[in-house]
Amino acid sequence: MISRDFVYHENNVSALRNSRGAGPVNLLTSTCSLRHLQYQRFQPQRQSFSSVTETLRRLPQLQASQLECSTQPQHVQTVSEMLESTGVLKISLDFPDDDSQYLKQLVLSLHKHHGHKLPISHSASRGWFWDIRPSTVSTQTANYQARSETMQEFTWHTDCSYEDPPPRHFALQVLQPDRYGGGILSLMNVQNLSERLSSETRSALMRQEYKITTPPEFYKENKQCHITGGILSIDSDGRPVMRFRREIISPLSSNASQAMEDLERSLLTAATDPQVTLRLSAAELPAQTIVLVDNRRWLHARTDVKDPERHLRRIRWDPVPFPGPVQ
Ligand SMILES: O=C(O)CCC(=O)C(=O)O
Ligand SMILES: [Fe+2]
Repeated sequence: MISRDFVYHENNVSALRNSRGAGPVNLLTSTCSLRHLQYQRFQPQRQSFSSVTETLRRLPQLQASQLECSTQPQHVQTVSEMLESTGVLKISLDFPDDDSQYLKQLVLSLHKHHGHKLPISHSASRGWFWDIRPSTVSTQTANYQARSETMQEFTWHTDCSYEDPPPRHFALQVLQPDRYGGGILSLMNVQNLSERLSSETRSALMRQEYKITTPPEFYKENKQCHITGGILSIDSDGRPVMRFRREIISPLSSNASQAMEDLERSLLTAATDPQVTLRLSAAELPAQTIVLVDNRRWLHARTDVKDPERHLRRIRWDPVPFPGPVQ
């Protein structure tokens, strides 16, 4: 495994671009934004990794020393680059930010300078941010309790798979990690997952033969109840992308059904393969960290929550149409 260190110069994001696939890289800088950054292209490795340190090594990381980093051009550009390349990034805040000012500003900066579309509101009755924490009394939606307000496990999914267009990115800020070992977030790389599927299964998943139903708590003003489409596609850069949440998807043909079964089998094995799946426990995601995810190139899941005080804050942004059928 090649490893090298070099100094990160302002305006030299091409150093980052050129480093893709070269193994772990530490980027150092004297500015507020990049005190430490590890970068590694997510690609299959021969060894199998499982420890916390290995997971951290495979997850690109940035540090934000102060709130102002969220508007600092170099910092924002690096975030944008990382989202474009690996599609996943962890940011550690060196300051308390219970109101998510950094995250809000960062998303606004990505909008202003890097073409990201503004956040979508989470539901008819909520704004940009959504608190993920077990709730026994109030709910953030009008009449229904969303599953993120429960302690239940979430199996593999992409967010807002029922929406057209779905958000291309989401971020989770950890305010209070689960102190009892629950609520572990995992991320599964869609490219690696799709390489495990046969080409017949891939083609079937790309056909417009799946009905995706909106959960009732997320009906919006237009009350669109379902969409029909494929669950796998290829983006404009030729990379596989997915929208998925098993329990709201109905295959509309026997081929579609068969492909769904194949996919579910592959999900089970890929979930235990550390070359495909990153497992982020509280050690990797302590308080004051944020994980940013490309919602089409990574599936995510969480184990059941054990700590009633666990508290994350979520934002979803950059709604872009899910790519259509591949010719
Ligand atoms: O609680 C988590 O770690 C993730 C929650 C999630 O995936 C969601 O709310 O969509
Ligand atoms: Fe989610």
